[in-house]
Amino acid sequence: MEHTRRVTLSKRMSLALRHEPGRFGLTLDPAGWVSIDDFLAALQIDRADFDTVVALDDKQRFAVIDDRVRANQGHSVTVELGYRPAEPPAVLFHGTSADAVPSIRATGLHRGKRHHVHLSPDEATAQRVGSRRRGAVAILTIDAAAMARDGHVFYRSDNGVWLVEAVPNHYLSCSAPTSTSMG
Ligand code: HQG
Repeated sequence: MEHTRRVTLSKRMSLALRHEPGRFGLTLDPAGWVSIDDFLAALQIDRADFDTVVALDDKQRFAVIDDRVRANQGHSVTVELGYRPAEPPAVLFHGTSADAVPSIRATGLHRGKRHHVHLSPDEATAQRVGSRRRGAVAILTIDAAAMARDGHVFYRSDNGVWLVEAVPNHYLSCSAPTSTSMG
């Protein structure tokens, strides 16, 4: 399958599994799973294309177990993914738009519509996440060790994204030389 088509399909699958299952006539179970047969029928995709997207997805966004599929992370609908708290590395990163930095500096990182703030294990990944935004990218460094010490609970999704409820501003600093200074 051609790359562009794979990305389009991956986005539709993410929409159905994370944000708007109802729009496709689907109901996720409490842990976010749906039957693959129902999913294929609802999205009108064939099994071979589905398998290709699941296997080749650049972020391993989808989990398949037996005859069911779910998104590994990124939901806005209520699901209990069952992740257990995990000890984070000493620092984590967050890529965002440089324009957002003054607001983040004032109020910290918020989860918005998602269940958690998403953090990256390395700067290259954060750079990719931030590049989804318009304009210059800012990379924030998060003192995850201090947060964990202070009682903030971290989770790691099956595809390696670090998740936390919120990041108060005093754990943040700006590390990218090309991005807006955090002062
Ligand atoms: C920003 C993609 C101003 C935050 C990626 C981000 C990731 C603030 C945006 C995953 C703010 C939320 C998540 C504040 C947070 N003031 N802006 N106080 N606090 N923000 O998409 O982290 O392809 O919900 O910086 O790779 O960008 O979907 O979060 O820019 O892993 O699998 O508010 O989505 O993965 O945007 O991305 P998002 P995100 P997938």
